[in-house]
Amino acid sequence: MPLVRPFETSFGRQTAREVLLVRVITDAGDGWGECVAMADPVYSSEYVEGCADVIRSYLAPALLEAGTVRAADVASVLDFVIGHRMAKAAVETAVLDAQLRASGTSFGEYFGAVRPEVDCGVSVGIAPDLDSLLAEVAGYVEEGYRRIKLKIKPGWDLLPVAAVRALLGPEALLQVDANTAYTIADIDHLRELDAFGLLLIEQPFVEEDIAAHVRLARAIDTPVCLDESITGTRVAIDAIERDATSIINIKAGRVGGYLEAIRIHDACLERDVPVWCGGMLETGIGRAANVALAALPGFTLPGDTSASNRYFAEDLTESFVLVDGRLAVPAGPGSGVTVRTELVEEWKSRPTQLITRA
Ligand code: NPQ
Ligand code: MG
Repeated sequence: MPLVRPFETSFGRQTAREVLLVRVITDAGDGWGECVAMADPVYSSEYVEGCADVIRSYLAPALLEAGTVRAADVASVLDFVIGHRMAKAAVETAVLDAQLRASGTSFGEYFGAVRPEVDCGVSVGIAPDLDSLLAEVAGYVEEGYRRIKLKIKPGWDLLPVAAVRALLGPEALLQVDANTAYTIADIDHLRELDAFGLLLIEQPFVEEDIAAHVRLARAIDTPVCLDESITGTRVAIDAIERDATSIINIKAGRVGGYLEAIRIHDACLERDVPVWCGGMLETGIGRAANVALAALPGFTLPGDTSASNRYFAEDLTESFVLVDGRLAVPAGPGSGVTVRTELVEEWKSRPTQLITRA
């Protein structure tokens, strides 16, 4: 799907989103899941072709072999495969969607949503120059977004952050995301971000290096928030206990599914660690589930749950439209959105793979 504007981060520039969708066909009805993996393994080790392959070769056969399953059983059925959390998440979500559509329950109800709509932020890519950055940010403010997140990297940090802070004024919620672009040699430099009253700095260092984040958190006033590093509840608790992170970005795809995402939320709530819902340029299918997740009580900061038109001119479901800086949690059964199957059919890049029980 073409993006409405290129999205540049410290790991590259995207002009389109290649989306892997999972559809499960059950005797109780169908369900859909969206895999958040990118076309290339540059944000995580997973990527679209790899996910499609592990689903086709291992996950789907195991699920079909298991016979009657509920969404809560899926993770244990797929547990024999190491890693591949994004692929597993897409499969589990599709099963959950089918299950909840059949029982007339929404994702929001099933997850434990406590609000009918969620506060939304927007993630702003690295721009060609400061003027275009400011113009883009001004547009999002105009649209009503309640929080701005700037992508940063060495060479694109203090100046853009200072300029956007000046544009927004001192009260506005502003945060930055480095997507692992820095090293511990940059700690003194990153301390200069303290001048801009940021809500948080997200994932400055490589995902495996919790210790480096501990060192930064000790050196800086700006709260450190982990994204890529948090692959599950155990890592989340460990990172919190070591004071590597005081806020957590929760992405269901990154942690193996919404059920694990809820367990991380619960662990954070118990420890008074605020969480917010990350985004992976999802279509309406993934967006619907993210918005439901973001309605849980511990999600006290606006997420990267932006409106459909932030990324796409046309969505694969009904559009998510920002109203007063918020998106409504879908109330219908399952994800609550209707997949525009004719559009999926028209846009798909290869024949649908039907995987059936042997
Ligand atoms: C993050 N997301 O928080 C990610 C990274 C990201 C909204 O900033 C294609 C697919 C391009 C997934 C670019 C946001 C992407 C992508 C960035 C995810 O780190
Ligand atoms: Mg991030």
